[in-house]
Amino acid sequence: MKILESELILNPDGSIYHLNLKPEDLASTIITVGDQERVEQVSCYFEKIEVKKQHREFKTHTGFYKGKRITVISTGIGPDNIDIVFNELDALVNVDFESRTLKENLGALEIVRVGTSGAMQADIPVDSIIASEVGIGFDNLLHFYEVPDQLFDEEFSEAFQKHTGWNANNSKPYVVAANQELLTKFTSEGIKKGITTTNVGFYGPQGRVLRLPLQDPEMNRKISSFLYNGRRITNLEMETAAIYGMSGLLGHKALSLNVILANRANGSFSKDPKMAIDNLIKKTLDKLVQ
Ligand code: R1P
Repeated sequence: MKILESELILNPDGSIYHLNLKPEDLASTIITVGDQERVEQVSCYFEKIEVKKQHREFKTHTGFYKGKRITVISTGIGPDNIDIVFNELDALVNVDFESRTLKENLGALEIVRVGTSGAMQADIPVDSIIASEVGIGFDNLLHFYEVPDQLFDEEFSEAFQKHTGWNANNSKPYVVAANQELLTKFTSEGIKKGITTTNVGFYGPQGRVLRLPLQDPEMNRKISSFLYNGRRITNLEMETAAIYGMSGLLGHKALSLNVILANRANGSFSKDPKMAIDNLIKKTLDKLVQ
Protein backbone atom coordinates (compact mmCIF):
# COMPACT_ATOMS: atom_id res chain seq x y z
CA MET A 1 0.00 0.00 0.00
CA LYS A 2 1.28 3.42 -0.95
CA ILE A 3 1.99 5.77 2.00
CA LEU A 4 0.48 9.18 1.20
CA GLU A 5 2.52 12.39 0.96
CA SER A 6 0.81 13.78 4.06
CA GLU A 7 1.84 10.73 6.14
CA LEU A 8 5.41 10.23 4.99
CA ILE A 9 6.65 13.74 4.33
CA LEU A 10 9.76 14.07 2.20
CA ASN A 11 11.75 17.26 1.63
CA PRO A 12 12.38 18.48 -1.95
CA ASP A 13 15.83 16.80 -1.94
CA GLY A 14 14.25 13.43 -1.08
CA SER A 15 15.27 13.46 2.60
CA ILE A 16 12.82 12.60 5.37
CA TYR A 17 10.95 15.53 6.96
CA HIS A 18 12.39 16.06 10.46
CA LEU A 19 15.69 14.21 10.38
CA ASN A 20 16.66 15.68 6.99
CA LEU A 21 18.34 12.36 6.07
CA LYS A 22 18.30 10.17 2.99
CA PRO A 23 18.44 6.38 3.31
CA GLU A 24 22.10 6.27 2.29
CA ASP A 25 23.04 8.69 5.10
CA LEU A 26 22.26 6.12 7.77
CA ALA A 27 24.43 3.29 9.16
CA SER A 28 22.76 0.18 10.56
CA THR A 29 24.41 0.83 13.93
CA ILE A 30 23.11 4.00 15.55
CA ILE A 31 24.02 5.90 18.70
CA THR A 32 21.31 8.24 19.95
CA VAL A 33 22.19 11.13 22.26
CA GLY A 34 19.87 13.71 23.77
CA ASP A 35 22.02 16.79 23.41
CA GLN A 36 22.99 17.86 19.87
CA GLU A 37 26.40 18.99 21.18
CA ARG A 38 27.07 15.38 22.21
CA VAL A 39 27.06 14.36 18.51
CA GLU A 40 30.55 15.86 18.01
CA GLN A 41 31.65 14.46 21.33
CA VAL A 42 31.01 11.02 19.79
CA SER A 43 32.06 11.63 16.18
CA CYS A 44 35.40 13.17 17.22
CA TYR A 45 36.50 9.56 17.76
CA PHE A 46 35.55 8.55 14.18
CA GLU A 47 38.48 8.13 11.79
CA LYS A 48 36.31 9.51 8.99
CA ILE A 49 32.98 11.40 8.94
CA GLU A 50 31.06 11.12 5.67
CA VAL A 51 27.68 12.68 6.58
CA LYS A 52 26.99 15.83 8.62
CA LYS A 53 23.40 17.00 8.62
CA GLN A 54 21.06 18.85 10.96
CA HIS A 55 17.45 20.00 11.11
CA ARG A 56 16.03 21.48 14.33
CA GLU A 57 17.42 19.46 17.28
CA PHE A 58 18.15 16.44 15.12
CA LYS A 59 21.83 16.50 14.29
CA THR A 60 23.45 13.53 12.55
CA HIS A 61 27.02 12.46 11.86
CA THR A 62 27.76 9.19 10.06
CA GLY A 63 31.31 7.91 9.92
CA PHE A 64 33.65 5.08 10.78
CA TYR A 65 34.99 3.94 14.14
CA LYS A 66 37.68 1.25 13.90
CA GLY A 67 36.32 0.41 10.46
CA LYS A 68 32.65 0.09 11.54
CA ARG A 69 30.10 2.47 10.01
CA ILE A 70 28.18 4.20 12.78
CA THR A 71 25.56 6.97 12.81
CA VAL A 72 25.26 9.27 15.81
CA ILE A 73 22.06 11.31 16.03
CA SER A 74 20.63 13.69 18.62
CA THR A 75 17.02 13.11 19.65
CA GLY A 76 16.51 16.22 21.77
CA ILE A 77 14.66 15.76 25.03
CA GLY A 78 11.69 13.51 25.75
CA PRO A 79 9.47 10.69 24.48
CA ASP A 80 7.65 12.91 21.97
CA ASN A 81 10.92 13.34 20.07
CA ILE A 82 11.56 9.60 20.30
CA ASP A 83 8.33 9.06 18.34
CA ILE A 84 9.66 11.25 15.52
CA VAL A 85 13.21 9.93 15.51
CA PHE A 86 12.31 6.24 15.66
CA ASN A 87 9.53 6.39 13.06
CA GLU A 88 11.80 8.30 10.68
CA LEU A 89 14.85 6.08 11.28
CA ASP A 90 12.66 3.09 10.56
CA ALA A 91 11.23 4.66 7.42
CA LEU A 92 14.77 5.38 6.17
CA VAL A 93 15.49 1.65 6.35
CA ASN A 94 12.16 0.00 5.67
CA VAL A 95 10.25 2.24 3.26
CA ASP A 96 11.09 2.61 -0.42
CA PHE A 97 10.86 6.41 -0.84
CA GLU A 98 10.35 6.11 -4.62
CA SER A 99 7.29 3.84 -4.52
CA ARG A 100 6.26 4.92 -0.96
CA THR A 101 5.71 1.29 -0.07
CA LEU A 102 7.18 -0.96 2.64
CA LYS A 103 10.18 -2.98 1.56
CA GLU A 104 9.69 -6.72 1.29
CA ASN A 105 12.53 -7.59 3.65
CA LEU A 106 12.48 -5.36 6.71
CA GLY A 107 15.81 -4.35 8.25
CA ALA A 108 16.67 -4.30 11.96
CA LEU A 109 18.80 -1.45 13.28
CA GLU A 110 21.16 -1.76 16.24
CA ILE A 111 20.50 1.29 18.43
CA VAL A 112 22.32 2.37 21.60
CA ARG A 113 21.31 5.42 23.61
CA VAL A 114 24.20 7.29 25.23
CA GLY A 115 22.36 9.37 27.78
CA THR A 116 22.52 11.09 31.15
CA SER A 117 20.36 10.30 34.11
CA GLY A 118 19.63 10.69 37.83
CA ALA A 119 20.14 7.83 40.30
CA MET A 120 17.25 6.87 42.60
CA GLN A 121 19.37 4.94 45.14
CA ALA A 122 21.87 6.57 47.50
CA ASP A 123 24.52 3.88 46.90
CA ILE A 124 24.76 4.46 43.12
CA PRO A 125 27.71 6.82 42.62
CA VAL A 126 27.65 9.79 40.26
CA ASP A 127 29.70 9.13 37.09
CA SER A 128 28.75 5.41 37.14
CA ILE A 129 27.03 3.85 34.12
CA ILE A 130 23.74 1.95 34.02
CA ALA A 131 22.48 -0.28 31.21
CA SER A 132 18.70 -0.37 31.48
CA GLU A 133 17.48 -3.95 31.45
CA VAL A 134 13.94 -2.60 31.74
CA GLY A 135 12.35 0.79 31.08
CA ILE A 136 9.19 1.94 32.89
CA GLY A 137 7.36 4.55 30.84
CA PHE A 138 5.37 7.19 32.73
CA ASP A 139 4.75 8.88 29.37
CA ASN A 140 1.80 7.93 27.17
CA LEU A 141 3.58 7.54 23.81
CA LEU A 142 3.25 3.78 23.47
CA HIS A 143 -0.46 3.85 24.36
CA PHE A 144 -1.20 5.41 20.96
CA TYR A 145 0.05 2.30 19.15
CA GLU A 146 -1.36 -1.19 18.87
CA VAL A 147 0.90 -3.15 21.18
CA PRO A 148 1.32 -6.93 20.93
CA ASP A 149 0.63 -8.90 24.13
CA GLN A 150 4.22 -9.86 24.92
CA LEU A 151 5.81 -6.40 24.63
CA PHE A 152 4.77 -5.00 28.01
CA ASP A 153 5.32 -6.72 31.38
CA GLU A 154 1.83 -6.17 32.81
CA GLU A 155 2.54 -7.95 36.09
CA PHE A 156 5.48 -5.67 36.78
CA SER A 157 3.35 -2.63 35.93
CA GLU A 158 0.53 -3.76 38.25
CA ALA A 159 2.97 -4.29 41.13
CA PHE A 160 4.48 -0.84 40.55
CA GLN A 161 1.07 0.86 40.41
CA LYS A 162 0.01 -0.86 43.60
CA HIS A 163 3.20 0.07 45.45
CA THR A 164 3.01 3.74 44.44
CA GLY A 165 -0.78 4.17 44.64
CA TRP A 166 -0.51 5.37 41.05
CA ASN A 167 -2.77 8.33 40.22
CA ALA A 168 -5.37 7.20 37.69
CA ASN A 169 -5.19 10.64 36.01
CA ASN A 170 -1.66 9.78 34.87
CA SER A 171 -1.11 7.38 32.00
CA LYS A 172 -0.58 3.73 32.94
CA PRO A 173 3.12 2.93 33.37
CA TYR A 174 4.31 0.55 30.66
CA VAL A 175 7.21 -1.80 31.32
CA VAL A 176 9.39 -2.86 28.41
CA ALA A 177 12.71 -4.69 28.20
CA ALA A 178 16.01 -4.01 26.45
CA ASN A 179 17.27 -6.16 23.61
CA GLN A 180 18.85 -9.07 25.50
CA GLU A 181 21.71 -9.59 23.06
CA LEU A 182 22.86 -5.97 23.41
CA LEU A 183 22.29 -6.00 27.17
CA THR A 184 24.57 -9.03 27.56
CA LYS A 185 27.19 -7.55 25.26
CA PHE A 186 27.37 -4.23 27.12
CA THR A 187 27.04 -5.35 30.73
CA SER A 188 30.52 -5.50 32.23
CA GLU A 189 32.71 -4.28 35.05
CA GLY A 190 32.03 -0.59 34.39
CA ILE A 191 28.44 -0.96 33.11
CA LYS A 192 25.89 -2.29 35.61
CA LYS A 193 22.34 -3.42 34.86
CA GLY A 194 19.47 -1.37 36.22
CA ILE A 195 15.81 -0.48 35.93
CA THR A 196 15.05 2.94 34.52
CA THR A 197 11.94 5.08 34.76
CA THR A 198 11.21 7.41 31.86
CA ASN A 199 9.16 10.50 32.49
CA VAL A 200 7.58 13.29 30.46
CA GLY A 201 9.16 16.21 32.28
CA PHE A 202 12.27 17.22 34.19
CA TYR A 203 10.78 19.10 37.15
CA GLY A 204 7.40 18.07 38.59
CA PRO A 205 7.30 14.69 36.84
CA GLN A 206 10.71 13.85 38.33
CA GLY A 207 9.79 15.22 41.75
CA ARG A 208 11.76 18.49 41.55
CA VAL A 209 10.24 21.46 43.34
CA LEU A 210 11.33 24.98 42.48
CA ARG A 211 8.07 26.84 43.06
CA LEU A 212 5.25 24.42 42.19
CA PRO A 213 4.03 21.86 44.75
CA LEU A 214 3.70 18.26 43.57
CA GLN A 215 0.54 16.16 43.25
CA ASP A 216 2.39 13.35 45.06
CA PRO A 217 5.47 14.63 46.96
CA GLU A 218 6.22 11.04 48.07
CA MET A 219 6.57 9.61 44.54
CA ASN A 220 10.39 9.52 44.40
CA ARG A 221 10.53 7.83 47.80
CA LYS A 222 8.00 5.25 46.57
CA ILE A 223 10.02 4.70 43.38
CA SER A 224 13.20 4.15 45.41
CA SER A 225 11.54 1.68 47.79
CA PHE A 226 9.87 -0.41 45.07
CA LEU A 227 11.20 -3.96 44.68
CA TYR A 228 10.18 -6.42 41.98
CA ASN A 229 11.62 -9.94 42.16
CA GLY A 230 14.44 -8.51 44.25
CA ARG A 231 15.26 -5.81 41.70
CA ARG A 232 15.02 -2.10 42.45
CA ILE A 233 14.60 0.98 40.29
CA THR A 234 18.03 2.51 39.74
CA ASN A 235 17.57 5.66 37.71
CA LEU A 236 15.26 8.13 36.09
CA GLU A 237 15.42 10.00 32.77
CA MET A 238 13.23 10.90 29.78
CA GLU A 239 13.76 8.56 26.80
CA THR A 240 14.59 4.92 27.63
CA ALA A 241 11.13 3.31 27.88
CA ALA A 242 9.95 5.12 24.74
CA ILE A 243 13.06 3.90 22.88
CA TYR A 244 12.48 0.31 24.02
CA GLY A 245 8.79 0.48 23.17
CA MET A 246 9.26 1.94 19.70
CA SER A 247 12.13 -0.46 18.93
CA GLY A 248 10.04 -3.39 20.10
CA LEU A 249 7.15 -2.36 17.86
CA LEU A 250 9.34 -1.68 14.84
CA GLY A 251 11.63 -4.71 15.20
CA HIS A 252 14.87 -2.91 16.01
CA LYS A 253 17.39 -3.86 18.72
CA ALA A 254 17.86 -1.20 21.37
CA LEU A 255 19.84 -0.67 24.53
CA SER A 256 19.89 2.43 26.71
CA LEU A 257 23.06 3.36 28.57
CA ASN A 258 23.03 6.27 30.99
CA VAL A 259 25.78 7.89 32.97
CA ILE A 260 24.60 9.06 36.38
CA LEU A 261 25.15 12.81 36.66
CA ALA A 262 22.89 13.49 39.65
CA ASN A 263 22.11 11.32 42.64
CA ARG A 264 18.55 12.27 43.60
CA ALA A 265 18.67 10.23 46.80
CA ASN A 266 21.72 11.91 48.35
CA GLY A 267 21.75 15.23 46.46
CA SER A 268 25.20 14.87 44.84
CA PHE A 269 26.11 15.93 41.29
CA SER A 270 29.04 14.95 39.04
CA LYS A 271 32.10 17.18 39.45
CA ASP A 272 32.97 16.71 35.76
CA PRO A 273 29.91 15.78 33.67
CA LYS A 274 31.76 16.16 30.36
CA MET A 275 34.42 13.67 31.39
CA ALA A 276 31.79 11.27 32.75
CA ILE A 277 29.89 11.38 29.44
CA ASP A 278 33.13 10.98 27.51
CA ASN A 279 33.91 7.83 29.49
CA LEU A 280 30.51 6.39 28.50
CA ILE A 281 31.07 7.37 24.84
CA LYS A 282 34.45 5.62 24.67
CA LYS A 283 33.11 2.48 26.37
CA THR A 284 30.11 2.41 24.01
CA LEU A 285 32.19 2.78 20.85
CA ASP A 286 34.59 0.04 21.94
CA LYS A 287 31.76 -2.34 22.83
CA LEU A 288 30.11 -1.71 19.46
CA VAL A 289 33.19 -2.87 17.57
CA GLN A 290 33.86 -5.93 19.79
C1 R1P B 1 17.23 16.40 30.70
O1 R1P B 1 18.19 17.31 31.09
C2 R1P B 1 17.72 15.50 29.59
O2 R1P B 1 18.91 14.80 30.00
C3 R1P B 1 18.70 13.40 30.03
C4 R1P B 1 17.19 13.25 30.08
O3 R1P B 1 16.74 11.99 29.67
C5 R1P B 1 16.70 14.41 29.24
O4 R1P B 1 16.74 14.13 27.86
O5 R1P B 1 19.24 12.70 28.93
P1 R1P B 1 20.17 13.28 27.74
O6 R1P B 1 21.37 13.93 28.40
O7 R1P B 1 20.55 12.12 26.92
O8 R1P B 1 19.35 14.28 26.96
